[in-house]
Amino acid sequence: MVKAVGIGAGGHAKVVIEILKLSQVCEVVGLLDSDEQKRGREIGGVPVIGDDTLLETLYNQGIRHAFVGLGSVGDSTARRRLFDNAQKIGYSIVAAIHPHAVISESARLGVGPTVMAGCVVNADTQIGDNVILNTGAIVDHDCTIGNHVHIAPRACLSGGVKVGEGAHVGAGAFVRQEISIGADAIIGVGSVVVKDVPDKVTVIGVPARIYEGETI
Ligand code: JB2
Repeated sequence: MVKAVGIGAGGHAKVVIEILKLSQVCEVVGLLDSDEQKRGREIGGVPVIGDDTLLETLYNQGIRHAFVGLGSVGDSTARRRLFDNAQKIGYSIVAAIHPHAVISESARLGVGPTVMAGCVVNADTQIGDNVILNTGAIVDHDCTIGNHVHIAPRACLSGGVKVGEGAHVGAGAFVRQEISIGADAIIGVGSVVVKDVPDKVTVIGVPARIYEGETI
């Protein structure tokens, strides 16, 4: 089995490690984290061995696979940076697909997807690079999901929905068919989206409306 390093050693990494073990895609030999306090600890049975400055050394030692263990909750910038940096060094970003996810044969997944337990991805949907489809997310037919998007647990996208790069669809949100969600937009937890959402705005509520208050 190929050996891989995880970048980020928090809650998201823990779930990804379990998926990689179950699906036997790779052996995770170490985690990198910017928090020095985590050095020497184990996350999901894998030791935290250093920070991102080790990436080049590990690559030169023959580790050629990586996953982005850092998740995102509304701002995908850091996750995007880690993905781009690992690819630039030469790493292949592994796909973490839970054996109990259901993915249509006609769906297309980009590089390094995380697809958690209970997800359903239906026919002719296209998923970009570095996307998280979190636990129980539903992405119905003919959807287009941009790079670095996070569809949080139990969110549900009906047919033909488009989600722009870096956007976040919060847990338990529902999105009506054929809706477009802009790049870097945030859909609040439990929202019901029935109108297109522009780039970089936050919407919340039922029906979802633009929210301009403090960051949520
Ligand atoms: O640049 C970095 C960096 N920035 C933060 N490089 C590396 N290697 N590590 C970095 N980190 C580390 O990522 C932090 O020090 C921290 O240990 C870890 C993030 O862990 P946390 O548990 O705070 O968040 P997460 O990203 O694993 O999970 C979030 O996103 C998931 C999708 C959480 O909000 C979860 O609830 C959510 N399910």
